[in-house]
Amino acid sequence: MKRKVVSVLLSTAMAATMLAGCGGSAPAPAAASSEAASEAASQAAETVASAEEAASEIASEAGADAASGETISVGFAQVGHESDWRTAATKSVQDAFSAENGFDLQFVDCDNDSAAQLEAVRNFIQQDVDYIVIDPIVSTGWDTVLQECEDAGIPVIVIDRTIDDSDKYTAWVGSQFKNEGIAAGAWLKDYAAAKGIEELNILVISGTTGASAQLGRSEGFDQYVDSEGWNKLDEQTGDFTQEGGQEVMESYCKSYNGKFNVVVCQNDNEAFGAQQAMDAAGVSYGVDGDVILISFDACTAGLQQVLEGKINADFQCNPLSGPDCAKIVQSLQAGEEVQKETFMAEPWYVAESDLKSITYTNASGEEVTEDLIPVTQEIVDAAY
Ligand code: GYE
Repeated sequence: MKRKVVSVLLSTAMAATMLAGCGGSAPAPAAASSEAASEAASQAAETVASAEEAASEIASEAGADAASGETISVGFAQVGHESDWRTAATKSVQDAFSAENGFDLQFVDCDNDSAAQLEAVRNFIQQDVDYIVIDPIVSTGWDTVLQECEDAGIPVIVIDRTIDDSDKYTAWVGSQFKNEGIAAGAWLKDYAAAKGIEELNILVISGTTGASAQLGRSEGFDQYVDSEGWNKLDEQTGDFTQEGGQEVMESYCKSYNGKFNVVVCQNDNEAFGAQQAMDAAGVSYGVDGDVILISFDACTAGLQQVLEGKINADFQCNPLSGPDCAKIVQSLQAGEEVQKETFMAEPWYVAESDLKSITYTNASGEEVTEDLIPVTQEIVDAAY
């Protein structure tokens, strides 16, 4: 049964109560790196525990809906299946919006095709679902279809990537991508200084062009390219896939043979592809190599590479937004107000323990000091 919901647009805020299930808030300052590591591992374990807690809250809320005989229908237009991150994100949403929890979830994998994603949303409108969840492939082109959702009285929850050309959605849960890019730049600056590396010749393999995750990471990192006068040789998209990363890196290895010492991949899967290409070209990377390799996401396989010293630093992006998203739907269903925006906290992982923290001006203009977490097996085991 559809219930019309008046969305209350609250100001941007860290919604502490809605962070359950969002892994790894940055750990408290640690005196020693081993302390920081065990703190991070226990926070990672807490992530799982709080996601479970959020899931059980959803289940008990669902019990009440079930008692009233109500099933909430939800259409979810997912980006695709391009990465480990995406697989974890899909599972998180499917688990939270389960039949046992009182939901009827229709899942559409849009296979990275923006036109297919708009069509999926329009199909949900035609089916008159109660709620629509969108993880927008690209950040623009949404105003018309969101107006159609509003006209149909269907609240839209956006997760992960942002919509930047319309505010006609009820709530968003996701990451601060620009901060991830800024943190990568701040880390590279301090790391190069600590190692006495004076010249940085950088190749970037970016994510899907026009995705807010790509735009934010590029914009944040480029602040340092500009302020430090680094030489960014090239930036081409690998579409957030391993094959894409490999293909771009193969061409970089030919065009910039011997001329680069930093590779920035905007997700772990691209980094795996870049590693394959560098292996084939005889280019060494990581802690003992000639090339500094930076990545984003910090999925299990990515963190394993950091542990082995094959990725120097990995900036986490948390994909477990399903429980928060389901809780938003339940709050709306109960006629409650919800936060317009919920940011997930994210830790920064490194292979070496010499640098303990980085200080930078974040995307909100505040100067922050964040710990760098040396990866341990415990952290890998607790990852998504
Ligand atoms: O980094 C990448 C995925 O939107 C944050 O999409 C997400 C990105 C993530 O394909 O692995």
